[in-house]
Parts: sequence; structure tokens; C-alpha cells
Amino acid sequence: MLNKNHPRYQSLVYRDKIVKAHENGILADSGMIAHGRGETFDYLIGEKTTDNSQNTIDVAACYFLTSKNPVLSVNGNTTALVSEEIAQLADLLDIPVEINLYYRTPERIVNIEKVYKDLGVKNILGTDDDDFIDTPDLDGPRSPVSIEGIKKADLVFIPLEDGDRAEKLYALGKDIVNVDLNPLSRTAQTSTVTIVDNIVRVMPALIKSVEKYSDYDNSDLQEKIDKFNNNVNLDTAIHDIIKRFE
Ligand code: PTJ
Repeated sequence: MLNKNHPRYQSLVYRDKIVKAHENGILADSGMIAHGRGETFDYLIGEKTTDNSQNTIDVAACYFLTSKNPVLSVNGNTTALVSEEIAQLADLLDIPVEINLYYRTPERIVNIEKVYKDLGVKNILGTDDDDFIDTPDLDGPRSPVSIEGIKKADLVFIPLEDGDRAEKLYALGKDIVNVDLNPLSRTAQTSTVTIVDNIVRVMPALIKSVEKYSDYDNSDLQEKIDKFNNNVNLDTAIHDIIKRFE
């Protein structure tokens, strides 16, 4: 039983979700390490959504609203922390959720699929009965993608992962929206839009932003996208961390 008066109660709640997801065969063993790394960076950014991150979330919303075939790619950590919000966003935009795991096992795929099925997600891709095609120049279990999902997508949302997938998908002409508390990670550095913030704060804010911007004209959304520069965004995120040491 978690003590609500504990000064770090929220953090304990998320740790509890991570532990339960591990017990339920959703989270990879390494997912615990990834969560710890995330917590460290969250401390450094002050455990809040900065103005820069909020602007980046708004830009991500504009990308979602202007792209033709966006796909939400999910792994164990994202499912452990924000499956409800992923289901909500998929419903709001009427887009697929594709399971893509680094530590892929048939059991984890079934367990993660069940989470999204139970939340009413209509289009779940990346399961073992899907039709796959390899991502060019990408080795490993993340390479095969659904022909109806990431293969077709012009925008892929890839929260909480590291490696070289962002780079390879970007090379195929896709836009990549990433969420990563570490602004220095490979994925952060090679995405089109990198939201340097905790996924637990990002998802509710992103849903709000999509709702807000869905009333805007396409030209206004495009203007916001054109003004955005991911290198400036990452520089600002790093400087926001440095400022906390001053
Ligand atoms: O479920 P699988 O099999 O696909 O495996 C998923 C993990 C996350 C284990 C795998 O992709 C991995 O090892 O990732 P990394 O290399 O640890 O990278 C994860 C990134 O997510 C790190 O840069 C963390 O800082 C970041 N991160 C962790 N928790 C959060 C986060 N970013 C935002 N919000 C978080 N809550």
C-alpha cells in the first residue's frame, strides 16, 4: 500500500505501475533500467513540462493533424505507464496502435495486445499474425513492421526507445515524433520532433493539444510546423537542464 503523504508519492505510483507491468509480462527486464534512466533525467529537468516542451507538444499535435497515415508505435514501458492515453489518442485520431518491441517474445506481444484490446483499441498491429516487412538497414527484432501500419505511415510516434530505428525510419521519408527525457539519446537526436518530457505528462497534454488544434486551418498548422526546428528545441532542453545547476 503506497503512502499518499510520501513526498515522492507520484514517483512511487509510476514505479508501482512499472513493477506490476513486469509481473504481468508486459515490461522487458531492461524496462526497469530504462525507467530509472528516465527518472534521473526527469529530476534534472525539474519534473515539470517546460514552456519549450509544451511548444514541442503543440508542434507534435500539428504533425498528427496534418499527416495522412500516423501510427502510434508502442513498447513495454509506454504500455506500462500510459496505455489508457494511447488508446484515447488512437480513438481521437482514428489511427492504429502498432506493437514494436526490442525484446520481442510471443508472450509479451499477447499480453500487450490484451491491454489495448481491453481498452477498446480498434486497430492493433504488430501482433504475430500480422504481415510484416523488414525496415531497410535495420537489424534486430524492431526491424519487421506491419505492412498496413508503420510501412505505410508518413508519421510514426516512437516514445521511450533508444537505438537507430528513428534514423532508419526518417531515411524512408517518414516524420518521427519521439518522447524521451534524455535530450542526448540517439533517438532524440535523429527524430523530426523530440518531446523532452515524461511520457506521463506528455500524453494528457498531447491529447489536449490535438483537441485544441483540430479546429485550426491546415495553413495555420503548417505555419507552426515550419517555424519549428528540432535542433533549437534540443538545445533549449539542454540549456533548461544547465540552468537548474546555476
Ligand atoms: O519493451 P521493449 O522490449 O521494446 O523495450 C523497451 C526499452 C525501453 C527497454 C528499450 O527500448 C530500451 O532499452 O530503451 P533505452 O535504451 O533504455 O531508452 C529508453 C529511453 O527512454 C531513455 O533515453 C530514457 O531516458 C527514456 N525514458 C525512460 N522513461 C521515460 C523516458 N522518457 C520519457 N518518459 C519516461 N517516463
